[in-house]
Amino acid sequence: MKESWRWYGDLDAITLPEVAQSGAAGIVTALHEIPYGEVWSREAIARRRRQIEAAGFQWVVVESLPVHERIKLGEGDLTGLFDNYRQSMRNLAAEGILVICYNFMPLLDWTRTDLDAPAEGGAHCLRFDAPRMAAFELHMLGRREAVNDYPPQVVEAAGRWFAESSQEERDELLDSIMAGLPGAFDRYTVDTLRQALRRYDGVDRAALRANYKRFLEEIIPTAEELGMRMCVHPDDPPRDILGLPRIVSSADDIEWALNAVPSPANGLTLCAGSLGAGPENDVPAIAARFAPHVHFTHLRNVRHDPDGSGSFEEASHLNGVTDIVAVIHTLMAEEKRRQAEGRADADIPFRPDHGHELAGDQGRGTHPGYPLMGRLRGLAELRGVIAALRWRDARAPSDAGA
Ligand code: DNO
Repeated sequence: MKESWRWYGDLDAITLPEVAQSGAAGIVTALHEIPYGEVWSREAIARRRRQIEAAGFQWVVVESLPVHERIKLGEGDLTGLFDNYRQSMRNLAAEGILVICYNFMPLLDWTRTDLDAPAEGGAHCLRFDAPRMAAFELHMLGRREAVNDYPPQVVEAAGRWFAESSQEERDELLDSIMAGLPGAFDRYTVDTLRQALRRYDGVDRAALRANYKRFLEEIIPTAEELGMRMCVHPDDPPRDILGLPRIVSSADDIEWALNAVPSPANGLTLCAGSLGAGPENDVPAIAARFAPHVHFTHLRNVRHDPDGSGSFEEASHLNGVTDIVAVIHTLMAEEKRRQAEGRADADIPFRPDHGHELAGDQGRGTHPGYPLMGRLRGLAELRGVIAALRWRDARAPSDAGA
């Protein structure tokens, strides 16, 4: 397992010398300053790569090379956008960066309603509160059909929250929902989000799948040629929101995506936290089923509210619903399988995904979910699991992967 750390480049309040103290040698990053759809020039990639290497790291994964909204919508002539995407891939490959993470979520990326919910011991965590999300959809956006997307008690609680909330709390809710969009671009306001949603009228699950398949058909042959690994990130949360279809939410969806264009270059980012946010997803089983296609993994955990509302919050890395030890065990067995095949890229890069805001993190202005201490803690815990599994494997190798 290759330890890595997500770093937002010059937009990150955490410096590379600080990251160096984590002990991770890999950096996961993107050229967040380049607008979606434009080419990442070889020079800009090389500059970032040199900056990372000068600090003693290797740039191991691109997260993300974003897919332009028009590709997701299947809108207009997409030739230029596909050409640009492929050109960025070529430029990355020329700089030796071969693993690319991306997502196919319409409009929003990961979505939460609270960025500083209370967690154990006075820490703070990210939370998805179904009543607040419903309040946003029903009462702020005015999307009446959303009553059908939530259980009745959630719709009621949403009404109560909205009636009692101040303008400041509503603004904060909007900001939290927008916080998942990476990079330095404008977030949606309620009005611009309404307009953006209108563009998706008529784009149902089947249409989005068709657009995704077309994207894969356009780029996977280039990835094969370049020896690259594309790895789709699952939807977070893994369910439709804002009435938009989400198509990488379950084991069946993953199966569909991998089969849409079967190729070693068409793979998965196994994000334990995103998948785990769906109570019906058995993450260790998903890891086992798709292990040969996992080119990158995000390790973290969640905890569901027991009331069946769909609310959840981010738990510390080993302390939630998902058996992360089982996931790591499976991925380590997969690495052995790859080593036996003589693959040079047998090691799977992982990063401690998200973390609680712990002492010293609060007020530092780091990206939501990406504080220094919380992720250091996460990495240390995951590293301990890996060390223990290695120890055990060295003594009882036949048991590996069992
Ligand atoms: C959340 C991240 C996602 C991920 C993108 C990949 O913390 O894991 O935002 O980077 O969905 O395209």
